[in-house]
This record gives sequence, C-alpha cells and structure tokens, in this order.
Amino acid sequence: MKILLIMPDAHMHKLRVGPFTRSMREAPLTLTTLAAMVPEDVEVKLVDGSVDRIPLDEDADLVGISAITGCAPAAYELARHYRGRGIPVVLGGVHVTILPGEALPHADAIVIGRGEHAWPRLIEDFRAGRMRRVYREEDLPDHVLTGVPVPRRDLQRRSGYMLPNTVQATRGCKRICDFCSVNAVWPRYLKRPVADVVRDIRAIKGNRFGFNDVSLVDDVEYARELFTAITPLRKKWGGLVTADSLHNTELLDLMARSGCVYLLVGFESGNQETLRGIHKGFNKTLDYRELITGLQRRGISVQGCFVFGFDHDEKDVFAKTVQLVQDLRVDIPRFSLYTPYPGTTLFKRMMDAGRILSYNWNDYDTMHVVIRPERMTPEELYDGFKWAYRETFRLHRALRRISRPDIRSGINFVGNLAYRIFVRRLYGEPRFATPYSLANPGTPPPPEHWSVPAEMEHAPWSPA
Ligand code: B12
Ligand code: SF4
Repeated sequence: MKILLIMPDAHMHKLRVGPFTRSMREAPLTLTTLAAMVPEDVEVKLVDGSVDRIPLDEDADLVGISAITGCAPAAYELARHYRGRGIPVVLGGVHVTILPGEALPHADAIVIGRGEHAWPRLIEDFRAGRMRRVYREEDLPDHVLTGVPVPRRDLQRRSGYMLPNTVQATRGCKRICDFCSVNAVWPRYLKRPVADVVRDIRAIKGNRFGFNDVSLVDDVEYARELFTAITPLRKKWGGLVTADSLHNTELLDLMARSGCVYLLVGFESGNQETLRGIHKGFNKTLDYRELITGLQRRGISVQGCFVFGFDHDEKDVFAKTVQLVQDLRVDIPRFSLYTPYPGTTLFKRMMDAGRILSYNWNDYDTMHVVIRPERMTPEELYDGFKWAYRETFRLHRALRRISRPDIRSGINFVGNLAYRIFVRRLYGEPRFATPYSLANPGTPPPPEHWSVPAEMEHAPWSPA
C-alpha cells in the first residue's frame, strides 16, 4: 500500500532563485507527524507544495491532504484531481476542523481535529475495507497530549526550509484574541509530556530548531520544566510567545540559558484601545520598549508582528507603525491585515455587520483585505499596508535596525533580507494586485458547512 500526503502551495514566504524554491519559514510538522503514524509496511511520500512540485500523476492507494483556510480551495482542487483518477482522498487540518461540512463533499473521508489516534484508525479501517466518512479526535482527560510520534523528518525535503527542524510541545492557547483561529481548532490548551518533547529534540540532526507552538509559555510551570530539561541539549531555538509573558525575567533568563535566540511576539498594535477591543488588552503598549530591550539584552532577536485594519485604525496608522518599529528597534518587523478566520468572534461580528468583502478562502492569507475597514477604504488599507512594508524594509531602515552590537546571530540579517524580497513580490505579483479577489469574492458559508450532517457521522465510505 502507498499513501501520498500533500500540503498545497501556500505561496507566501516563498523564495525562488532560478530553478530553486525555498520556504523562508520553518518546516511544518503536519505531514512528518502524520507519516510517523503510518504502519511500517506502508510506503509513504510527503509533498509540501510550498517547496515541492505536486506530482499530479503519482500512483497511490490513498491520498491525504492538509488544509489551512488560505489553502482550502487548492486542497479541494487537488482532491478533485486525485478522486478523478480513482484514488480515495482524506482531508484534514485546521480548516477541515472549522468547516467540516464544507470539506466533506470534497473528500472520501475527513479527519476533524488532531490526527493522532484518528489517522492510524482510519488507515487500519481503509485496509480492512471499512473506512468511514468522518473521523474525530479522541478526548484527552488530563490536558496531556500523549502518543505524538517522533516526526519523520527524513521524508521531508530539508533543504527547502529556512528552519528544517521543528518541534511542538503544546497545542492551543489560553487566550481568545478575536481574530485568532486557535480556539476554534484547539479549544483546550494541551501539553505534551516534557520527556516526549526532549526525545523529539534529541532526534534532531543539527543544533538549531524552532518550536511551532502558538503560545509556548502560556503555562509558566510547564515552560520552566521544559526549558530546564532542554538546557543540557545545548541547542539554539526560536519560538512564539505573548508579550505579557516577557515580564517574567526569571523565565526569560531560563529561556536564554536553554538556547533561545529568536522569539516572535504578537504586539499587533501601538494603540491600547485597539488591543482592548480585540481582546488582547494583556499587551501593554507602554511596556513594549522595555520588553524588547529585555530580550535583545539576552541575545534574543525579536520578530514583532503588527496588524493593520483594526476598527480604530486611522489613515495615519501606517506611518505611525513604520516609525514605531524603528523607535522600538524591532529586529524583524512583520505586518498582516486584520483577517476574520471562520470560527472566530471577529468572523461572526463582521458577518453580522455585513462587512465581509470576500469569502474566497484564497484571500485569507492575512495579505488581502477581506473586511470593509471602519475608517478608510479597502484600497487605502491595502495601499497603506504595502507602503508600510516597503518603507520598513528600505535599506537604511533595515540597516539601522540590525546594526547593533548586542545581537550576535545572522537571524536579523537573513530575516530582513527575506522581507525585502517579499516586498518585491508584494508590488510585483498579480496575486497581490487587488485588495481581494474582486472577480470571485465567494459567498458566506451556509449553516450546514459548520458541522457534519448527523446521518454522515458514522456513515461508511463506499468506493465510487
Ligand atoms: C508551519 C505553519 C505554517 C506553514 C505551513 C502551514 C500548513 N500547514 O499548510 C506556512 C509557512 C506555509 C504557514 C503560513 C501561514 N500560516 Co501558518 N502555521 C504554521 C504553524 C506554526 C505550524 C503548523 C504545524 O506544523 N502544526 C503541527 C501539526 C502537527 O499540527 P497540524 O498541522 O494542525 O496537524 C494536525 C491536525 O490538524 C491533523 N491534520 C492536519 N492535516 C491533516 C491531513 C490529514 C489527511 C489528516 C488525516 C490529519 C491532518 O493531524 C495533525 C496531527 O494532529 C501553525 C500553528 C500550529 N502550531 O499548528 C500555523 C497556522 C496553521 N498558520 C496560520 C496562519 C494564519 C498562517 C498565515 C496566514 C500566517 C502568515 N501571515 O504568514 C500563512 C497563511 C498562508 C496561506 N496561503 O494561507 C494559522 C491557521 C489559521 C487558519 N484558519 O487557517 C495557524 C493555526 C496559526 C494561528 N495562530 O492561528 N503556516
Ligand atoms: S493570537 Fe496568540 S495569544 Fe491570541 S489567541 Fe491566538 S495564539 Fe493565543
């Protein structure tokens, strides 16, 4: 038996030089984790469309496709293709978990939620000729996520990623920012046993890795235990944390000692009222400078994320933010557009207010304007967003940010270079020419797309 596991091309973060394609991001764990659950006697091939060509003519007995919202239309298109060739297709991932009723007609079977347990069960059922249409993650009583295998990194094209080694210790987040999908997908904060995480890090060849947890230090006790356990491994690592967690200087020291050299922090806005409005009032704008210097003093590079298009944003927000990231000397700034992912409170609020401009999931990459902004036109928001990117990564600004004696790594240089290339794409590629897909803005997901019809819940799959 042969299984082909695919992630569609996410387009962003891609660097093409001649025939070479590279993702300027970390390697996802999605396919490598799923591959590790496949029985040993089954051949498995992994294809990440962001770094590999998708082999449309490949032979396989079963195809599994992972979908995040921005890639859902591409996932459905790929599913149509392989099903057209007579190969059964399983869909899973973040978007399938949020809108299972939308995904189901595109697939022979879907997996809702985490794949550990459900995916091996599905494979077993498929081989025994009793696959069902719908599989769900099982309940975990203690918020402890056991049974995650060591990812099959050997099956992924390592040279395709800026950071080929990734590890995940937790899933979910205890906060509920209004725009964030995380709570719709992982309603509970789950922690893996520290010993399992250490096992995965030990399995890494090389001395650098990234944690792809969305909120690594939400549970401070757990974080302490984890960082203490990985310190002897003497590896350098990066990850994502919330700004408020950076007040804990004891934890910061521990992180730095354990090898942390890079953190992505969602500052989102320089306006406290905006932060309150998006349920992220735990970010205190007055503290930003101190938090950033606290990290830099410890040799940790800061990728600071800011979002445009909030209801309080006036037309001067772009210039103000460009100035702010310079003043704060954010090592690697990153900008996104306020995007109402389905399942979030923002989605509901925008839908009720009739402010959603596009339901075409292709536009949900935080690089398109999909909601009507409150205090400017969609075009003004889009132009301002692109302008802010261009200005921030002008050579003199980037150089000023990165020419500092206290950060020793090449991370800032490479990060700023990557975004300078991204700015060229923002201004050059047809996909970024208009605020959203004007010709195909889609329609709202009907109620039946949010859940699985009762009669399908235990329905058996039958080959077409
Ligand atoms: C690596 C990563 C990426 C990679 C690849 C994403 C991908 N999967 O296609 C890249 C760099 C392309 C990327 C880009 C973006 N990303 Co991203 N990314 C991640 C990140 C940090 C890690 C993914 C991962 O490895 N998870 C670990 C694996 C094990 O979990 P998993 O993918 O959920 O898979 C499990 C289950 O879902 C299930 N499963 C998944 N797929 C399948 C398929 C089958 C067949 C089966 C059976 C099961 C199954 O089984 C797995 C094991 O349990 C996640 C956050 C996170 N920690 O998950 C965000 C995340 C997926 N990204 C997100 C976002 C918002 C973005 C960007 C918009 C960010 C940006 N501005 O750059 C862009 C979007 C690009 C686009 N065109 O749409 C959101 C998704 C929101 C949504 N509703 O889609 C997440 C959840 C982060 C967040 N804070 O909300 N991202
Ligand atoms: S944006 Fe960050 S802090 Fe807010 S809910 Fe999402 S993961 Fe948690």
